[in-house]
Amino acid sequence: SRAADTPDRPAGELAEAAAAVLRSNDNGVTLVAAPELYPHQWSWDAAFISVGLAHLSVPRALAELSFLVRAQWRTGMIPHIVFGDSGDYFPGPRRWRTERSPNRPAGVATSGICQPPVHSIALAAIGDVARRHGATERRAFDEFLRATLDSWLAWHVWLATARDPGETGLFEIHHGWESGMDNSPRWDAPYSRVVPGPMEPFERRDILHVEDINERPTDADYRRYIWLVDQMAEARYDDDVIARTIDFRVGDVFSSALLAQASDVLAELAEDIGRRSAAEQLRTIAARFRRGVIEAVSPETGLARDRDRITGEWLSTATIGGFAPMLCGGDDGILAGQRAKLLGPDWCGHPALRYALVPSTSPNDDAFQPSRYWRGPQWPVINWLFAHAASARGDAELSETLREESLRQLSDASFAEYYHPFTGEPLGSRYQSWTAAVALDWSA
Ligand code: 9YW
Repeated sequence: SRAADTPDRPAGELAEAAAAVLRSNDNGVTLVAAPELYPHQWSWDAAFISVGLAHLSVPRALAELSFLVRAQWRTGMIPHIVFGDSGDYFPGPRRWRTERSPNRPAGVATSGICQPPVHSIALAAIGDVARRHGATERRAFDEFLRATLDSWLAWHVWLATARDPGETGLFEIHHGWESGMDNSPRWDAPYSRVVPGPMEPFERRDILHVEDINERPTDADYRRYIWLVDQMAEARYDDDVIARTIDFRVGDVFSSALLAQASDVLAELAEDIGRRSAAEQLRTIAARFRRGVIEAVSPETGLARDRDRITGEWLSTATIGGFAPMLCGGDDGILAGQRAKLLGPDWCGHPALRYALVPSTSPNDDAFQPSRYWRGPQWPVINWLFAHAASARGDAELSETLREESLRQLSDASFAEYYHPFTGEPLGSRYQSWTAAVALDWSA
């Protein structure tokens, strides 16, 4: 493996290398998520990327978020992909067929689903950087906040209503892609019930851009992914119709925790600019989803669970989804138990790990596959989320541990999409924008 013989790089050098990746992935309008594999803007990537960009220029970071907001749907949904002109990516606009929806944004092509709502968490982090950078950047930030607060609010309100009409405290996703963790074992049971019928043929492009196709989801997975896209296009992206007809309906505990965390953070930002009633509305959303996440914790394992809404069953594979409470808090006892578990032998403390970082699936779970995408590898952005939440909670020790280990992992400057948990080998795409962004944030 490459990582084994790569010496640790000083933080300054790593920050420079990360900044160079961000600059070279900038196509003049937006940053592509990755140079070859993902040649467009992805929603949650853009949030992490903007945190990295803030260290280079706060206005540039805000421009990245503006580009995303411009693609917001009339319903309030922030779409998971904003398509640029170029791009060898499947499924592209032709397969998504979002022009069938009256709610799509004007003048920009997007996908028709969403991704985790991390944007306000990023926004607040950019605000912290702006404050340190002085009056001009601070003013740019305040202006942006005033101009976009209603957009972020509408995004959270859409998730809380269209995706959780029953006020359960877990919002529903209609595609594994909406979770950001495409082929995570979290979705194995619900996907096993998605049985594609006859469909228009398609050709995958993702497998042309990685060294080893075993690092990517399988063909059988992809047929299901596209089947669901076709179902949504068939429903003309009408939220009510989709909720009644789609073959995949799951309450996503990890994204619900992010919604709770992001709503609290956005409430504070709203208060800063005197938007009291918006702040109140956001706190109500935060409280509902925090409760939903805590209620999803299994009394046996102490891990939070997703819930299949079609069968009603709890989904309890041991994945990072289980640690959702560590993002949004809500119960000190549960949190203390989760912290110990996270550092214990099933997770960061597993003796075979090269770096003591959270793997996407526990190496001790049957579903674990060390080099396949969301089924085992370590993802730097996920570790950033846990580190960031720990720091916000005042747990500097955990936050620092994750930061230091991540910097060691990232010191080969390949900025891979994900890493082999046992060998430390970089996997998937290289020069991935969000990986460079968190590396920069950690080392700046
Ligand atoms: C795909 C861009 C995206 C991430 C997702 C990740 C992957 C796209 O890449 O999905 O085609 O598989 O799963 O979280 O936003 O980096």
